[in-house]
Amino acid sequence: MSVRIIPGGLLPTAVLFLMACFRSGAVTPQLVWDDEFNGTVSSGPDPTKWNYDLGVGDPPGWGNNELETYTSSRTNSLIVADPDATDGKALAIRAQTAGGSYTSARIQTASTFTFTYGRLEARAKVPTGIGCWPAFWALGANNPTVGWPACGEIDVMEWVGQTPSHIKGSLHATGYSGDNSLNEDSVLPNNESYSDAYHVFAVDWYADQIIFSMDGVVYEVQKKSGIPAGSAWPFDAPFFVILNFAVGGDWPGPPNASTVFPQDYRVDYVRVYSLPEEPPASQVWAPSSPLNVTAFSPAAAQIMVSWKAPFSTFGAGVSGYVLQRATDSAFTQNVTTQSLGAVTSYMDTGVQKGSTYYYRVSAVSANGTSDPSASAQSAPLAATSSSRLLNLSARGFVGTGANALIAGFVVGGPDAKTVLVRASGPALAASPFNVPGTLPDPELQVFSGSTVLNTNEGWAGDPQIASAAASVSAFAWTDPASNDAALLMTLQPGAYTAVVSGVSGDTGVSLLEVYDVP
Ligand SMILES: [Ca+2]
Repeated sequence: MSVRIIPGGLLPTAVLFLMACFRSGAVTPQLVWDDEFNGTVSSGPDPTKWNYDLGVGDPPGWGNNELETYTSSRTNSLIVADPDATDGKALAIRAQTAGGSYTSARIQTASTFTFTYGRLEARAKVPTGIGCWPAFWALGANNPTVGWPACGEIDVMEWVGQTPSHIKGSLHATGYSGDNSLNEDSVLPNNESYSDAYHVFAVDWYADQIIFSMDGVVYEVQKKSGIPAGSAWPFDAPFFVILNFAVGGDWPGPPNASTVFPQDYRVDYVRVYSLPEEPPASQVWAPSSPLNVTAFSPAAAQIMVSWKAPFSTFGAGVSGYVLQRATDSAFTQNVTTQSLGAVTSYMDTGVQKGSTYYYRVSAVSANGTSDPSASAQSAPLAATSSSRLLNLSARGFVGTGANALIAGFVVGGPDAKTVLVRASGPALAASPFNVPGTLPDPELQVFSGSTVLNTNEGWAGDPQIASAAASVSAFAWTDPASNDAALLMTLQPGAYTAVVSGVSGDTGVSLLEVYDVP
């Protein structure tokens, strides 16, 4: 639909040729170049990957009577935070207006990256408004020597504000260019606008055909065998990538009073993949494999498996995952398969102690199921009927109020436990310890949160407490008249606090002990 003119002198200085057509055995696209546009917010596009085309073109209007002046300013191109981007950041190509003139940006890889054949894909959200003309395209690297349209042009996506439900994919070459290009439209249903959300625009460029797709759905195939008689097929040589946001021009016409500036053309990423020699029968690609699969056992009879979504979905979003479990790393023994929704973790409760389990995950989209991920392994923790607090003891100088001795303890496991809690003062003063300065009359309290569960100010020779102390081999209290304090309690699993203080303002050394009584 357009005459495309780029400034002269852009001969590639560093050129990477993709030998994709010579690959054999590869069955999925392999990433060879990308820009995720996830650099520092407010920085410009990576200068090792992109250069600017500046100004108004020669002749002015870039051959299309466009109205914008292209700049390298951060007011026209910058990395922005964008929650709708896959990685939270995108490139904004921002068109501005002032005094009836327009500025915008156009970046290209002519001197940094060119390729022949492969998948060229971008995830982008177009601006909105009459006169806006964002594009994602590629141009033959021999343009400076052979000119346009002999160099060839692949328009992966062009959009104009007058037809917001349409994007156009086009080929231009000698014999079919400008208004006579080979093109088709991808049209959103229900008059939805491409301005409203990110979409994935791609071409799969093979030696004998170029397949155009939007969100993983093919809408156009141009074959070398189908071009007009006597025309050229220049799509067998290196091309470079261009992103630009034109304002006005022959196709969209100028902005009108309804067009709001500034306007952003957001690009989440540009990726180039190598392809096998021929497309699959479906012409579309299943996702790449999920990443970072891990498995661990957080509790008895449970294994938590988690993973990351695949890097590449080739336009068709991941609709779910297939989780495979086996008891051998080759996935041949006791294999089970689970179909899951679009989740990235799964708690497997169907595991038994004594076995090691292996897990791997495949991603599913409307276009197929990925190869399985790398596998992860885990063995479930052994089941235990209960856990035990063996002993807690703390010695301190104890008074009242802020000088209380405070210790926390937890009753773990699934069941209630019998617990002996003791506060020793007089018993420490007696033989065989003979500790001087002991607390003469400890008071013991056990709390659950701020609730006092029990209080004791003297054990009075309680035979059950004596028996419990003997059962845990605590040193024996012998004087039933002593003011040592003790509580024998059955506690539900949970957290508790034991507090020792002096009863009537007295102070001294006290020992606090908590025992799990079998
Ligand atoms: Ca991004």
